[in-house]
Amino acid sequence: MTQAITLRNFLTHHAAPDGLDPDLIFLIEDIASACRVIGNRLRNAAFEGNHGLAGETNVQGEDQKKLDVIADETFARICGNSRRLAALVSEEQEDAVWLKQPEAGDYLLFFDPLDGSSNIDVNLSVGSIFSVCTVAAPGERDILKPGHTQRCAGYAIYGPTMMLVLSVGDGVFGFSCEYGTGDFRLTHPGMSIPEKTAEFAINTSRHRLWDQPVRRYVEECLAGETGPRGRDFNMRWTASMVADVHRILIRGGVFLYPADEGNRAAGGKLRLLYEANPMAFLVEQAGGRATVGRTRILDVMPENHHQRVPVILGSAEEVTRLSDYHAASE
Ligand code: AHM
Ligand code: MG
Repeated sequence: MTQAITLRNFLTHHAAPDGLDPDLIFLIEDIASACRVIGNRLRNAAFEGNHGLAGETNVQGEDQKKLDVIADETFARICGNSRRLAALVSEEQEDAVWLKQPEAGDYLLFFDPLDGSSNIDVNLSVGSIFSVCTVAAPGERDILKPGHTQRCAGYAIYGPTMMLVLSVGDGVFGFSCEYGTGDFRLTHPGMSIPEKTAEFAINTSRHRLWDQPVRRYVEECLAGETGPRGRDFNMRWTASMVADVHRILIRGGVFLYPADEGNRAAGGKLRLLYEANPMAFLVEQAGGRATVGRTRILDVMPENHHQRVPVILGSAEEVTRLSDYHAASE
């Protein structure tokens, strides 16, 4: 049996050539603790009466599950004490929560506390997604930062194994939670997305709503060996972005939640700051690409912190092909 190094050891000695700011290490450790607690609450949800709806709607007008609320409170409670954390910005909260007078170099934590929560009651994988940016100047309360300014991004996946996958800008590393000690230990160093793939992920029930470039792409994949792509494609869709992105980080693939007739007025389905940016950061760090169609997700300048965007990410060759199809249709 291998004795993989702990998250703390990795962050302290291996994560960045010049070392990481100790306060960022503390913050990432707090995020890991919050995820560990959320994972345990998920595991015991049936015994604690925590399945089902909380009876409230969130800022997006969506029904909140009890576990959405618990996960949001857990992030705030555990991460809220970090000395250099200036603000918490949650998908579940209407406004950013400022914790201190921001100083240059302080951190901003963006998070979707429980993503894919429609999967909870059917006992499939869900996750938490997070992103850390810095305050540029003393007193600055700007939370609308493009994704390329992220200092760290990652997710926890609550699946058969609880894992934490993160990047601090020097590759992508996966840590499995060891049963018994609760330690996150490095089991997936240097995660990378193969450039080529024959697997795509999209909610095909929205086929009638798609724009021409997405329709063309999927139809060509479905045509298989005798079609223009000359090979058979597989399709997977879990309705849990964390699970779909995790699969792509492990074995490649392309994930699409495009703008379509049904969601165009809202800008798309997935949130830029809590879902698209952190996942795009990870995907690029793993050698893949992430766009809203043609534009790189990490270059989108946010206009509000609950903004939604189209998302196309994964294996570089397929994302480039989709970008070309979008360009050709303009
Ligand atoms: P949520 O934040 O309300 O859970 O919504 C985000 C989820 C993603 O995890 C997933 O990719 C997508 O919504 C699934 O959408 P659909 O139900 O349309 O397939
Ligand atoms: Mg979500």
